[in-house]
Amino acid sequence: MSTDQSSDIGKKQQVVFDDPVYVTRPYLPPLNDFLPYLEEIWRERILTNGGPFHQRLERELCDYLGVEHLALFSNGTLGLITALQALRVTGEVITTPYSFVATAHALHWNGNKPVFVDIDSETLNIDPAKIEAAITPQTTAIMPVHCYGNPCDTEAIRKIADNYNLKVIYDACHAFGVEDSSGSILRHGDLACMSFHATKVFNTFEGGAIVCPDAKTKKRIDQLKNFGFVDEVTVVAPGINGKMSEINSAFGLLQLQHMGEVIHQRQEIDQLYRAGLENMKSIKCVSQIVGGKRNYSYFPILVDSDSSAGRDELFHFLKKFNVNSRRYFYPLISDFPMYRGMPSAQSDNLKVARRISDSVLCLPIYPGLSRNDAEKIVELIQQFCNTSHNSS
Ligand code: T4K
Repeated sequence: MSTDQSSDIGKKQQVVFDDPVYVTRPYLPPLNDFLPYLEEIWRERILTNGGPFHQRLERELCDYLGVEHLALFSNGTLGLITALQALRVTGEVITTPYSFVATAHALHWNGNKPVFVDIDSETLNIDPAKIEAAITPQTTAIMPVHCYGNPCDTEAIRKIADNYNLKVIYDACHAFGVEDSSGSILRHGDLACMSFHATKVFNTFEGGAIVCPDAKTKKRIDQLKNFGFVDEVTVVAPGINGKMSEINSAFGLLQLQHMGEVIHQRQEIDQLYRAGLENMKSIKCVSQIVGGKRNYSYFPILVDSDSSAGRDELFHFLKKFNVNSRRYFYPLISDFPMYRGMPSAQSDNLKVARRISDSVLCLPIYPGLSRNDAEKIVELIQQFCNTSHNSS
């Protein structure tokens, strides 16, 4: 479809959104409910360094998520970097090109070489069948991503890791509260890292956490996130400052009380989109996992690129109506300048990831997006599909 045709579509439809709609908006509890937490911080004057709110949030998150040990972080990226440090990961690490750039950047910051492996066309997660071919004598770990909160094939990945004596660190930044048929998916791997960024299902403004298998590992990670200190005068490792502050921790405690409602509202939008889009010829909703518990963190669709109007045209069309969808994850990480020269970044190696990255669009989904607005977004997509179909 030409740009002219695309603007014709815009003219036929009244502008339906006076205010911009974003791909996501953070959930915020009533401000008044946060004031008592702030008053306590002001009274006690403990602002950071593992204070009482930090300790409470770690405990309450363990209960909520159904895990035993967890270390809070100031953001998900520092969690990933520290997880690699904690397991003393060196050399090459097998990972996916289809993720937010922080996944590979964490490897880069740790001095590891990311080795990209293609993804599965249904789950959009790393394809376990292609991992073995990428293993070399320098490979020490695998860093898969539970993309959009869809669980990886954890069993297949575990078998490969066991056979080749590799560590597994899950980037579980999208996977807050997700469960498979046997419990939290955060229990898989040697470590799993979460993000509590403003754009995530559970947010602490900025924040993150590492789920640890035992108290000893958590202790080491707690030291690493506090410069490597074990006591006032002893530093055992070149740690970093990855601590979550008391304000963020207190906000997390309040936020946690609202998670049932937050996830329920996301689920309603997810169902509405699926019902509205399922019969549209050039649109495919990314499959949902069967069994377990989802968190509805993103709503990715794949736009058929064979038609004359593809993903980018739909992205710009929606923007004209004040609807800001996002192309998560385009470009592929392997296309960014610091990675694209690597042999594993070459297109032939990543055919599925490239096809998905060229056709994916994430639609707005967040608590507070009204049913009415979500219906209007479906209507706009319908209108786009009808017009582009007629004109092709
Ligand atoms: N691994 C994975 C798989 C990840 O997805 C991420 C983060 C990480 C690791 C690293 O975790 P952190 O270190 O970030 O904890 C956003 C987020 O910044 C990033 O956290 C997230 N993934 C990524 C998928 O998305 P941008 O550049 O797209 O964000 P931005 O600022 O464009 O926000 C998107 C929309 O959200 C805005 O259009 C409006 C809305 N928004 C955003 C913010 C920040 C708000 O309404 N309020 C806000 O405060 O990266």
